[in-house]
Amino acid sequence: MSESDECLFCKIIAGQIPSSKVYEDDTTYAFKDINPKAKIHVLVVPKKHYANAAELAAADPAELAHIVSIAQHIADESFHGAYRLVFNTGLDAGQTVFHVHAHVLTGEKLDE
Ligand code: DGP
Repeated sequence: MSESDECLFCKIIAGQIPSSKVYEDDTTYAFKDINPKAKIHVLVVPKKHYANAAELAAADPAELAHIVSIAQHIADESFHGAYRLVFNTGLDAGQTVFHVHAHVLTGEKLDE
């Protein structure tokens, strides 16, 4: 059994677990966070399984750039292009799901 067989976000991407889809293309999926920390809180993930942002950057930098452009698009549509982009990396930084995901926080003025 591969690592991705047990991965929550792989299951969401495959449609085995329901999610509230915001965006999808051939390589990337975006859905609403179940526990939003801002008026709009979207998770943007590559469909291929990588554990964290550094792994993705090393293997497929174009996909990382694509994720940033999707974040920008979400913010352009919802909050005049302003957003916070967070990649929690490692248990001690609060990463709980080890399939790389960009948190896109937008839709309202954010605390500093
Ligand atoms: P992190 O702590 O950076 O690994 O973020 C994981 C995020 O995933 C967290 O903000 C909550 C979200 N999350 C966990 N389980 C689910 C789920 O089943 N559905 C959705 N939509 N989000 C989830």
